[in-house]
Amino acid sequence: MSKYFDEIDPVKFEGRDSENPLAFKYYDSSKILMGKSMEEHLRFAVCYWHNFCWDGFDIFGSGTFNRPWHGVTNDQAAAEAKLEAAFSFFNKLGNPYFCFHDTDVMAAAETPKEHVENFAAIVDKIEEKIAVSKTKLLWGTANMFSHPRYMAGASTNPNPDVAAFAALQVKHCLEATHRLGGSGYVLWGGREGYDTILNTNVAQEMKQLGRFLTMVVEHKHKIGFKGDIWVEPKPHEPTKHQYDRDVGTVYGFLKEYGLEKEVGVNIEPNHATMAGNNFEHEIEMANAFGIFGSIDFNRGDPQNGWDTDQFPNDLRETTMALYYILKGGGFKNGGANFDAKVRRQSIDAKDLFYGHIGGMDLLARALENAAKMIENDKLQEFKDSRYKNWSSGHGAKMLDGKMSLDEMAAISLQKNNSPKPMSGRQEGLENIVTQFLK
Ligand code: XLS
Ligand code: NI
Ligand code: NI
Repeated sequence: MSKYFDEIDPVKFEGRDSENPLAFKYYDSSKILMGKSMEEHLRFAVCYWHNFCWDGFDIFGSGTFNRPWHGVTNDQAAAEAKLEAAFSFFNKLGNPYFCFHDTDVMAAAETPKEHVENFAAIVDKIEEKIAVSKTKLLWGTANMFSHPRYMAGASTNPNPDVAAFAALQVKHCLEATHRLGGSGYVLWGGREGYDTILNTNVAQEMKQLGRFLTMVVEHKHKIGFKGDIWVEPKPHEPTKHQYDRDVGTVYGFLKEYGLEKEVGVNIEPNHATMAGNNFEHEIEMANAFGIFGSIDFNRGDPQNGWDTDQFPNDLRETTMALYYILKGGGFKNGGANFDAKVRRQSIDAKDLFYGHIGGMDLLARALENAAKMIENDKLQEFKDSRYKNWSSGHGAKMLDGKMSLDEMAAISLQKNNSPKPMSGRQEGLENIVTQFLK
C-alpha cells in the first residue's frame, strides 16, 4: 500500500459500453492488431513533469493542486515522495513506460557538484522502483531551460561555462537513461534560440548547437547506449525563435553536421501547429527523411497561440497520425508519451487518471481505425496510381540520374501535347477517412 492514489482501483479494460469513468473503453492492452498487441504498438508513457512536478501555477496565479507529495522544499525526501507518488500512479494506470527530466526527479541543486550528487541519489531509487514495477523508462532528458543560468541558452549560450554545465547535465542524464534501461534520449532546446537578433550571433550559436549535439552522439557511442537520440522540434516559446523549429528544419541541421543517421525527432502535435504545420505533416516529413523517433502526444487550442499541452481528443487527427506512424513501420525505440497536463481547475487525483485514460482510449481507437485502413489501403492505392508513371520510362530514368534537362525537354517536344490534368480526388479521399472513423 502506498499513501498516494489509494482511493483509485487499478484501471481495467471494460469495453466500449462501460459507464465506469475510471475504466478503459478501447485500450485492451493485450489485443492483437497487425501481429502486435496494443501495448506493444502504442508504448504508452506518462511524463513526470506535468503530473508530479507541476503544482498548477500559471503566470497569473500560484499553484492550485496541493499535491500531497509536494514538500515545502525540494530536498531528497521530497524527491522520494514524488517518486513514490509517480510509481503508485503508474501501478494503477498500467502504463508500460514513463519519461523524466533530470530536475523533475531530483532534489534541487545549485552547484555542479550538488547536481551530480543529488541526481545520482535519486537514480539509485528509481532503479529500485523500476526493478519491482511493470513500468520502465522510455526516455530521459536534461532540463536546460528552467534555471536562470540558462536564460540565454544552454549550448548556444554566449558563455561557454554555461555550455559546460549543460554538458555535465546531459552526460549524467544520458548515462542514467542508459543505466535505467531507457530506449531513447531527448533534447528539447527550449532556450536554444533567441529573444532578439539584436544581441544574438545566430551563426555562432548554431555552430555551438551543432557541435554540442555531435558531442552527445559521441558520448552515446562511448558508453555503449544502444537507444536513440531525438531532437524535439518547436518553433518558439519560451524563446521568440527556437533553432529546431520543425522537422524539416531539424533535418537540414542534422545534415549540416552529418548527424542525420544518428539523431531522429520527437514530434509534438502542439509544437507542429505552433510552427504552422499539422501533426500528420510532421510525421510524414520525419518518415520521408528517415528520422521518425517518438511522439509527445497532446493537443493545442486553435484559439490560443501557445503550447497548452492538453490531452489529445481528436479522433480524426489521431487516426491519421497512427496511420502514418504504422505506414512508417510503427514505433521502434519510441512510444506515445503524453506531454499533456490537466487544466489548472482539474485539481483532483482522479483528474490525472481521466486525462490519461482518455488519451490512451483515443489512441487505441485510432490504432484500430488505422489498422483497418491499412488492411484495405485505399489511400495507398490512390497514391500508387497517381505516381505510377515514375516507376518506368523517362520518369524512372530521371530519378536514377540518367536524364539531363536537355533530354527531358526533348521528350516533351516529341510528345507534342500538353499533359492531361488528372483529379487529385481530395474530397473522395476525405470521405474514405470519414468512413473508417469508428
Ligand atoms: C516543451 C517540451 C518539453 C519537452 C521535454 O514544450 O514539450 O516538455 O518535451 O523537455
Ligand atoms: Ni514535449
Ligand atoms: Ni511542448
